[in-house]
Amino acid sequence: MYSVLIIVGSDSDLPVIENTAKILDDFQVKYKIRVASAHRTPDKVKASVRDAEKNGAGVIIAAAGMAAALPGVVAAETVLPVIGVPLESKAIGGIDALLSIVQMPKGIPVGTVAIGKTGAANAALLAVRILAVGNPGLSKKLEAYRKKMASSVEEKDSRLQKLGIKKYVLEKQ
Ligand code: RP5
Repeated sequence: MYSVLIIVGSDSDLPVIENTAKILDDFQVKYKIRVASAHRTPDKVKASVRDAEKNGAGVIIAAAGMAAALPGVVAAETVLPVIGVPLESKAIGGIDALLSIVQMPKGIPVGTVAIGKTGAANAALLAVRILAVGNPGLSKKLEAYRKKMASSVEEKDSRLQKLGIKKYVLEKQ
């Protein structure tokens, strides 16, 4: 059994999607990660979605670059919520994948996050938020995560007040 299926179009996507896996690990959310391409292995995409449904997954995160059909194809296969992560391509920098993923036709929604590493991290956090509905333990972990994030901003501001901008930037480099 697992709560999140992460599906990537290629193993070349894995270094970015490590950011998704790390956050799910931090929240102790079980996931399965698979390489399956909407274009190269369409049957494997379908089989992976069926496996996620059978194993009680509550969310699917699908990440792909270039002509990124994967999140849309996954959403067409299931009624589970699907989060799409557009990945950077060398030629166009991820705008290609962003537009492919975000421009879904009415009726088959994909929740689209930012391009690349930021999106990969936010996909995990959004998945945790979805799973936290009706799960007080997970909600508490999300609150703690937000508090930690806010304290880190406070610490940075205190440091800036102490050092001034020139020293702060120099030390950050
Ligand atoms: C997409 O094409 C994949 O998600 C990947 O981002 C991109 C390039 O794939 P590879 O040629 O590196 O396998 O389907």
